[in-house]
Amino acid sequence: MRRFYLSLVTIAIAGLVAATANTTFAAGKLTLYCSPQIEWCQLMVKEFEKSTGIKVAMTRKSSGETFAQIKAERRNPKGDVWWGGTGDPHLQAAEEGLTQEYKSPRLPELQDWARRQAEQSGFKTVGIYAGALGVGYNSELAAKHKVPAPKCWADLTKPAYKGHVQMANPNSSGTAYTTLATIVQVFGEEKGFEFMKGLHKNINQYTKSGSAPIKASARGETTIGIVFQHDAVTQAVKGFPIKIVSPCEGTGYEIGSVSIIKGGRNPESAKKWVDFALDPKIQTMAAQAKAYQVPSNSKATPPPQAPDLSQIKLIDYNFKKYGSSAERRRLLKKWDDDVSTLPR
Ligand code: S7P
Repeated sequence: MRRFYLSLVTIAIAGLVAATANTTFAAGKLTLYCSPQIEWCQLMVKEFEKSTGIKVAMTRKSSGETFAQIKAERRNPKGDVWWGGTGDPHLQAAEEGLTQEYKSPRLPELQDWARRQAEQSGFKTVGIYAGALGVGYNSELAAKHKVPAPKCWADLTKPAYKGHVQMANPNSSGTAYTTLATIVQVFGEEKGFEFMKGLHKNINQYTKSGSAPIKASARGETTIGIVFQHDAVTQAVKGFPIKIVSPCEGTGYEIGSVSIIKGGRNPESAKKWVDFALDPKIQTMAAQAKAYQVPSNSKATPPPQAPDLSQIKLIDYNFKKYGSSAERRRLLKKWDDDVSTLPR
């Protein structure tokens, strides 16, 4: 009889231990969809795991691709949080009810542009960094091919640049969608699409990822890449002969954002990630991954190599309009139908 009671107690204790372990495990997980450069994603995961004990499963995909994945998974969400990537598709996700409202206690510490992103979305997303769009080129390759240094967007449609320009596909890439929306805002819709058609003739390849063109330029595979200026800085810091141009007509910019995915399995871990991502100490660490965006927390130290946004002729980018679901879908369809199908 004693032995019987002893076994019962042992089973009960084992059950309790297993249940506790399970609870800890379930509360200690996070599935992260990450859109900035992989080195920064990996650094963030390492630091988050170290500071919270929460285990992160991370996949890196471009902004447009991540948006499409979250939308496809909307009935059975597999991700918990989407960190980084351009703000427009984050705004679209908010509008389409794919992401969850959350007000981080860090909100009062943020720059106005980051808080505006939150207010505009009903607090379903928030800004984590900013970066200006621009043009990067390989000065050695340009000299070798006698290609003049571009100064303006309009230069890029000239015959001298035929086969020398690379950009990403705006459907998959947030960088390229920012380019399309910037061009439409700089030139107006009609002239903007004429520009995109002229540019198309000079494009050697549309890549999936937004930073791929400047990596290719660094390797000597294309002379020019249309990219975020901080991504060109990364290649220059690595020692490649990359020069950066802020187009003379003015240029657009991104507000890189973070959003909690609605219906995700680990909402508490997701909130902890957002608070962590807005922490000034964590934002200041970005430079360790050679990520040179401007941080959104006013207490964070911007990397000295980050392009100085106050010295760049920035347009008054209309995030409300170009981050809206209808406008993003309309512009991408028009680019697919009128530009991407043309011969080069
Ligand atoms: O590389 C950093 C960065 O430019 O990448 C993000 C971007 O969304 C990812 O690339 P895609 O253009 O392929 O979407 C930017 O938010 C970020 O600054």
